[in-house]
Amino acid sequence: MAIKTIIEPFRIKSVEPIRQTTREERRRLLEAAGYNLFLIPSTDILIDLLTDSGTGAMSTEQWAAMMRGDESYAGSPSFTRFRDSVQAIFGFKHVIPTHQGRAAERILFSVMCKKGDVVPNNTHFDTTRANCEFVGAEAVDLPVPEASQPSLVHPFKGNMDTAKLAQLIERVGAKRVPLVMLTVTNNSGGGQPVSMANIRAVKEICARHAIPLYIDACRFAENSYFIKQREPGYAGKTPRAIAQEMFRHADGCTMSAKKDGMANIGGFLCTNDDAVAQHERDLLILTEGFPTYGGLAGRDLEAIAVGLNEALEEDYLNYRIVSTAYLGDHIAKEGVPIVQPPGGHAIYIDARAFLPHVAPTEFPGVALAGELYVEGGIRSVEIGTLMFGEHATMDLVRLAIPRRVYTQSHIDYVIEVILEVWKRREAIRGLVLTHQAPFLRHFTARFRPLAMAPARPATP
Ligand code: P61
Repeated sequence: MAIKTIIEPFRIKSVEPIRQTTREERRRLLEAAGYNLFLIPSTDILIDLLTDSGTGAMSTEQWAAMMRGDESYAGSPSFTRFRDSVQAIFGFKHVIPTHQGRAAERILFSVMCKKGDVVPNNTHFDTTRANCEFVGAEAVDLPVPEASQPSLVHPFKGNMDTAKLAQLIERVGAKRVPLVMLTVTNNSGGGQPVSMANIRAVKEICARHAIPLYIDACRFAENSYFIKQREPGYAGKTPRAIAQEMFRHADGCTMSAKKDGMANIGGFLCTNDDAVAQHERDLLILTEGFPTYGGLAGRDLEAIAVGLNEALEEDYLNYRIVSTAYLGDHIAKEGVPIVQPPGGHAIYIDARAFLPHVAPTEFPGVALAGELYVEGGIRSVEIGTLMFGEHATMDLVRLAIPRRVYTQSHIDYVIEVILEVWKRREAIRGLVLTHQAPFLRHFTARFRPLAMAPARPATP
């Protein structure tokens, strides 16, 4: 009989100690941080699931490549290796390095959009929305209706609603839509994939109106693997061939190499349009750097050149997707409400369903994230009322899994901690916001616990 256990497809050469704290210490730390996990030092965190961005472990091949990094200001061979590696997968004519994803977004929107324009996306990530709105354009989210029902299982909940896209273009006119974007996988919507059929359908609509299609490619390898597993006709193709096909439908992309680039920093912007590329490089020089390094060291370009290929390895992707689902399936089996099916890079707990007695105005996601920290030193992030204010339609707690960092026993520990909190959920109280910044308030907000309901006097 074939062996069924899926193992981590690597062994560990360098280790980083993590520190246990006591429950009393964590209570004190949480209170001192105003119940905001962003404000707790990482040395006081045991398992850090705040983000999968820039937090992955690099391979021996990546470290070796970094030693080859050529730090020449112009014309570095490290750039040539980076560009060749990107082009072999993404296929675009122009490859512009940036220090991270949001820098690519800023340059793209500055060049392509102006006040009054409309940019449709399956769901804009917060930095994408912010950069789009910064140039005066309107960021419009067009997810399929299935995406807003956390417990509903659907293979491609990251898809864009193509009927709504066609209507939107009809309503505002193609002239006001300088580009359409697709985020793969859809981060704000639960790490859910976009199907090849949807990419094709979106491209057809764009082509009819001569609107370019851009892909926010952060988690392109995970999206390719979901297509291989779930979409008819793709089971026999490699993730690499699927990624190449995805990008053939697009006119360009933005990328944060901190995700499926397997690097700790970096990003890039691609396009097939010569005139657009020229403008983008001009802007790049102004704030990021010369076009052969774009804000990155030569060694960073080398790490990304290798990392992009490692992210597409089938053993790695199988381990990645299966181990994320392992966490989701084990807590869901015990009744914990999560966004279904499990995402590629993260599990999203539905905090409104977990804490039905805590109103959205009392920040159930922030309260739950705080309790996971007190119970077991786990750091997660709220994606809900704190992050999106009145626009929030869900209150989620995201447990993002850094790449190649934690083993199965770490995840077993996380499962146990979540289930302990689940058992005592009725005693968890909501929070009152005591401080907030004028924008991106989730980073620095502070809270205090809601007062307990006054105890009823024993005798009248
Ligand atoms: C994350 F709390 N994501 O998921 P940059 N597009 C997409 C992303 O997921 C993304 C970027 C563009 C992060 C980091 C993060 O308020 C926050 O390289 C789909 O981070 O600039 C980043 O790429 C931007 C977490 C970003 C946050 C902003 O955890």
